[in-house]
Amino acid sequence: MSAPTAVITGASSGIGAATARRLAAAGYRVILTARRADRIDALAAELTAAGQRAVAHPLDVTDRAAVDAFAATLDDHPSVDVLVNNAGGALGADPVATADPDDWRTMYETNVLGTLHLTQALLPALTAAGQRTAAESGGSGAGTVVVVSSTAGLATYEGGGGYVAAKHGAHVLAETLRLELCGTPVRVIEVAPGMVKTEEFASTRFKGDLEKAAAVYAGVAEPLTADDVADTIEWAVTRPSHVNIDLLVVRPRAQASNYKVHRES
Ligand code: 8X3
Repeated sequence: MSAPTAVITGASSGIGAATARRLAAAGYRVILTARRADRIDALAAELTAAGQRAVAHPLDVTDRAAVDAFAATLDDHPSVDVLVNNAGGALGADPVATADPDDWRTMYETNVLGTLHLTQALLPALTAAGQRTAAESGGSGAGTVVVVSSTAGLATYEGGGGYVAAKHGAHVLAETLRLELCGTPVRVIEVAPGMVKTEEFASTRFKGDLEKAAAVYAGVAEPLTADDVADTIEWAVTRPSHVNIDLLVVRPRAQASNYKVHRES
């Protein structure tokens, strides 16, 4: 039985890097993709030095030709067991009235079209994995598509418009794909995190304004960590292949909804 393969987008930091670490430790051969080659090269080297299997492939998920070229490089290993569509993020927190359309466009391209590109390009390899694992087990098997969306994909808030619209798009992509793949050996899992404190999410959203970024987490004793979310992703993808975790919403205990956050003063 060959080692399962997982492709992770946005693996250069945050939830993507944490997921790569977890899946590599769980025995997956991980293929790390992100735009920043230096970061994924370093992570691949770290995992390899720890005796795990990891390779890095620089990739911009919004570049369809690059995604197709990446998929072609997998021809030597034509079966991909898990695709974690994690690349994405927020840009800006302006009201609809004054938001920058370029921010909205970028968020749609990364969060939705990036997921679409990877999913389309790897679907044959994910289907092959489902068929291979079914044959190996003599029963059920599955390729797994994970969409890392957000609680912003389920409800909106003031100033969230562009990000919320994009994450609703990612949510709908996952819901639609699950319907369309029903009856094939590919399952679709959506993980929707709430408040996660990573090194880059809020600072990217506020374009380097670290004061605004810090205010997001002000007084919240224990926001989720990237590893908390990676833990849920690992759990979901390692369920038996006949089990589909459709949607997993994960928030810190201090956050009961997008609006209701307990802050200690
Ligand atoms: C992050 C959750 O509340 O910042 O995906 O939109 S939120």
